[in-house]
Amino acid sequence: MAKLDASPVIVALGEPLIEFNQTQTRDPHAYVQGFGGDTSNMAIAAARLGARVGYVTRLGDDAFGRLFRELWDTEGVDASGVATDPDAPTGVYFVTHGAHGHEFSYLRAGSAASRMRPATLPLELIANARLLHVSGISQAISASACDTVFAAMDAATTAGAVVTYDPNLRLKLWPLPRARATIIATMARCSWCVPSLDDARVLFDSADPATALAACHRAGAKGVVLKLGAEGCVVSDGKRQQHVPAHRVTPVDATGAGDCFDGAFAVRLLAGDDPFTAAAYANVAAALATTGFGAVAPLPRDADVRALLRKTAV
Ligand code: KDG
Repeated sequence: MAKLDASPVIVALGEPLIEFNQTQTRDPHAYVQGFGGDTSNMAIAAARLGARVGYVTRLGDDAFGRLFRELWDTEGVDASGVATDPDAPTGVYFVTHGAHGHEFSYLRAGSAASRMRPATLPLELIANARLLHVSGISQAISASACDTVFAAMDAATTAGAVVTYDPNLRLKLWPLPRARATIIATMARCSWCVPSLDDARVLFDSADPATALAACHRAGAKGVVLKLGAEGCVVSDGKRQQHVPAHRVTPVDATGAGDCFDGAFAVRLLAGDDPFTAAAYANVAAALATTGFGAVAPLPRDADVRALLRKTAV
């Protein structure tokens, strides 16, 4: 099917969450309001990096839902696929920072996004895109949201689009046996699976990147990018594997860095980069995303990423 000119080339589907991020000042009760939700972060990252992006979800008919609409408007993310649910709220999460890094606490059960269902999917928006991005969080929030993810993947695949999938394992949202079964089944249906090594370690009971990569391919993923945090990533297109080193920065808050990677990788793949070059760019974008607080505020622009790539080029 021919893709329409003005429609988004990248569409992400999932749950946006209002973020309250604990400030690291002396007052442990002070929180800064921001925005999160892995797939919304990915969509905004991709938009900031220059792609035409659309988002699919449901919001509550509340102040937080309206804040998201304003945010996507400001960021140039097409929200024509976003529905308003009169009977359920927009989800919220808190980030607290402790000795073991950041921790999420959710207020999202029964949220508007968890009431997504296949019958209300904006199929045309998805079919007109060149890439669909979904995640394990999009699947974990409810059975109907999980069905919606599968229906969206089917629509994108039928239309010939690339499907990227970040398992984003959140054991606060679903038990490991169900998460593992669903995530492994979903790997078989995506073009690129982009898990973190932390998630792969739990899913496949191994801390070894080579084992995790092989397990993703065995599950049916055609391409795999295993995100190693400060160590960069390992990329496999099914024929060739390569470690792509990270860009070193002084991190402040890693929230959303993986989502930024996903957005940057998607943008560069669609721009025609090979996956190894796309991952090198995405590493730099993700590193920049850790240099500020919150999931969205520090997401970089293409010029920021290119400036750093130039600086580090030998
Ligand atoms: O990757 C960052 C996300 O985890 C954060 O924005 C919140 O999407 C989120 C979630 O559901 O945990």
